[in-house]
Amino acid sequence: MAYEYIKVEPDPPIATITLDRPKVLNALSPAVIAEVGQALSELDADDAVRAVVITGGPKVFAAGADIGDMAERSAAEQLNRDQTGAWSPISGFKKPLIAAVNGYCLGGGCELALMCDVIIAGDSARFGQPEINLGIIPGAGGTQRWPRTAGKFAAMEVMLTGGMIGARRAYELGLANKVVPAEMSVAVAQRMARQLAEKPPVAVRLAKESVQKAFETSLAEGLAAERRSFYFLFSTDDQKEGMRAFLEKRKGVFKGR
Ligand code: DAK
Repeated sequence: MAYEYIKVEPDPPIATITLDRPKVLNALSPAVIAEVGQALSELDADDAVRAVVITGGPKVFAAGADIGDMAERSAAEQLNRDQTGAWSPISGFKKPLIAAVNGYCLGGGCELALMCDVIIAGDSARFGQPEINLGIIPGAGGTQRWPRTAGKFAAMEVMLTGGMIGARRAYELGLANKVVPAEMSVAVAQRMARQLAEKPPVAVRLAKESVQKAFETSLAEGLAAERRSFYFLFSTDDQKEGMRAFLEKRKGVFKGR
């Protein structure tokens, strides 16, 4: 499918999505989010793709939702647009999703990064939730995912001040897995995506699902779900292949069954 605001580069077993609205710092209009959602839905359904990198390119990740689009909307209009549904192919993506973040990563852009499974930060990255300065609060999960990721006090600081934190502080807070030179972030993310793409896909999917559960359920429910997935994996060919390959001292080849 042809896209106007993003570039999608499949390079099986990975694919890279690049936000491409540089004139407005990759502001996430509804059309951009719809394109990202469409691309991710297609990549989720494509067995040849096992991990995806999302980036805004070398200069900026995304400066948030498109303020021009929101400025004059009424509460009812906002409610009726089902924006949350538009973001669900991102938060519900089943394969590993790696963000390569350079420059501004603000508002909805930061919330998009927080929906990913791994964040590779270029040293130019600046994370923040400046919505407070616009008279609103984050609406795509920022108030919930920040404290679960970086703790209450860092979350309060960015939410209430609207200020930004740099790549190094983000790393110290657990908001980024690595800090690398900005020009390397996409390549580093793609390398990691390729590593993950070699792992058994069903186990990868259930590992992702289980970790996500930790944010949504009680410990007892999360442990029960983990156990169910653990036992289920013994019904896959990939579990047999993985354990045999270990015992035979060779590298396992996984088929996703
Ligand atoms: N929207 C629209 N245009 C934007 C933009 C944005 N978020 N950010 C930047 N631009 C545009 C600027 O208007 C400017 O356009 P021209 O004037 O050239 O036409 C161009 O990008 C370059 O920006 P600046 O000239 O401002 O560049 P600077 O380097 O001076 O400053 C900046 C960069 C990032 C500090 C500044 O642009 C800035 O503060 N931008 C706004 C950041 C912001 O407030 N972001 C939060 C937006 S609210 C929801 C889902 C998501 C959301 C809500 C609900 N649901 C599912 C319910 C998300 C909300 C938000 O993200």
